[in-house]
Amino acid sequence: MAYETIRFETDGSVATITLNRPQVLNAVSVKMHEELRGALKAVTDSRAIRCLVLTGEGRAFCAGQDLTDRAVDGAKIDFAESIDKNYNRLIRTLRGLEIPVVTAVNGIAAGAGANIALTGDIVIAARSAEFIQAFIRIGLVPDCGGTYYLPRLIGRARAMALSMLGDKLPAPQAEAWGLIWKCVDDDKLKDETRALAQRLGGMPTKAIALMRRAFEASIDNTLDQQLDLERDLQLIATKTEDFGEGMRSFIEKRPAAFKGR
Ligand code: T3D
Repeated sequence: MAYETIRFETDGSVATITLNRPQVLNAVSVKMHEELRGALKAVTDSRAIRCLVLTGEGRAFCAGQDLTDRAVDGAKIDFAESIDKNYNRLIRTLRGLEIPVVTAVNGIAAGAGANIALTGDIVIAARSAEFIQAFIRIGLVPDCGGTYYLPRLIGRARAMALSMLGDKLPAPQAEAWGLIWKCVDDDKLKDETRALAQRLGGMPTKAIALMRRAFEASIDNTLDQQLDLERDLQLIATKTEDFGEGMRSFIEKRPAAFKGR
């Protein structure tokens, strides 16, 4: 399928979606939302894809909503519908994928773009990248799960100040605060992302998806609830082919060949 606003590429078990409107810092248009839905459906439908990378073309990861779509006559836009149908659906789809999601933040990530970036299971950023909760600059509140993830990841004080001030958070600071996994030199981002994604693409995919469910639930669960959940998820994991292979490879003292089943 031909795309206008994104690139969708697969390489073995890894799919890469590149937001591709660099002239507007990959701002998200209605067309981009449509194309993202199409690409994510292809990812969901594929049995071969076992890791998704989301990144941006040019000097930005994504500058959030395309504001030129909004400037003409904001009053006539059904924002609730737009957020439900586009942004919330995107975040829910990304968080619901049964494969790991790596966001490779190649540059500026602003507004919805910042919070889409933070949706990755593993967030790796170029050292020059910046995260901006830009919403307040135009009189909006953070969306795309920002008000959920930010206080949980970096605490209320930092979440509030970042969102209220709309200041830039450089990637090294984001790493130091635990907002992202790590930043790497700009010229190493592509290679590091590829190596990471290929590694994840060869891992026990179902266990990774179950693990995500456990971590998501742990945010609100008590220890007792979490212990029960871990037991239930472990039961599911023990029934996968990959668990059998993991055990055999251990006994036979050879590397495991996981299939994601
Ligand atoms: O509406 C709803 O459905 C509600 C949901 C909202 C979700 C949201 O994401 S709201 C937040 C939207 N995003 C922003 O407010 C960020 C807007 N952009 C900026 O503040 C700045 O561009 C940046 C701080 C991100 C980067 O600044 P800088 O100086 O590095 O670049 P620039 O010169 O501002 O941008 C380069 C070009 O991209 C420029 O176009 P030009 O002048 O070269 O023709 C600029 O207009 C364009 N651009 C940047 N961001 C957007 C954009 N065009 C449309 N929409 C954008 N979001």
